[in-house]
Amino acid sequence: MRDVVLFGHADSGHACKVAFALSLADVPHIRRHVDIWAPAASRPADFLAASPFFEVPLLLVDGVALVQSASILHEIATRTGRLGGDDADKLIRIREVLFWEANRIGMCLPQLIEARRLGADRFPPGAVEWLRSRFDVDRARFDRLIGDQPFLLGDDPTIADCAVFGYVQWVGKAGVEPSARMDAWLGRMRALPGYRAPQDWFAG
Ligand SMILES: N[C@@H](CCC(=O)N[C@@H](CS)C(=O)NCC(=O)O)C(=O)O
Repeated sequence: MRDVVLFGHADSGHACKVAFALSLADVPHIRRHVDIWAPAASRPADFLAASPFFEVPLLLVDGVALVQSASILHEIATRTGRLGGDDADKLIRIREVLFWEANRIGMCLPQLIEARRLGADRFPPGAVEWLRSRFDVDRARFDRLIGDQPFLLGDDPTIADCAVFGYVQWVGKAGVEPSARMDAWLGRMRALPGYRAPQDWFAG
């Protein structure tokens, strides 16, 4: 991976998870801020041309556009052989976590954060309670997955940890509590040398 450009925003857990993985995998790259709160038409022309839904993250690798954070993470791991990408058996488990995260946590926590930003009354009645009850299940499954390991799939972080960290880093902003295991894992993720705070990835 030579010429690598990541488009993102500090409020996007999807973009932060890719930034974290690039950092942990030591991939030299340029990061560019895209204002996701501004109308899509105002975003940079090269971004609009390459991102089909005008969403971040967008990763340009040697001019080729990669979108969808889980797919991008998988590309990073397999192309670099880092973060679990050097182990075919582990990649099976990693893909399972990537799909689980996208279906569960990546749907639930961003909406809870949005409900707090806009006000829960902007959501249909019962929606916030439903999202919170989903997170209760996700949190229990996180605990079951990690068990007594330091990271989700063993002793070392993989792209699965980056994926889950994307939004779990903001449990407080979502108004939900982490489990003790989740909290300890968050501390280990933030202690990794490649970690940076969201605003440091994508300064506005
Ligand atoms: N499923 C996508 C989600 C991407 C996404 O929802 N991006 C949001 C920020 S978190 C975005 O760019 N929103 C701006 C917009 O849709 O205009 C992924 O995993 O990458």
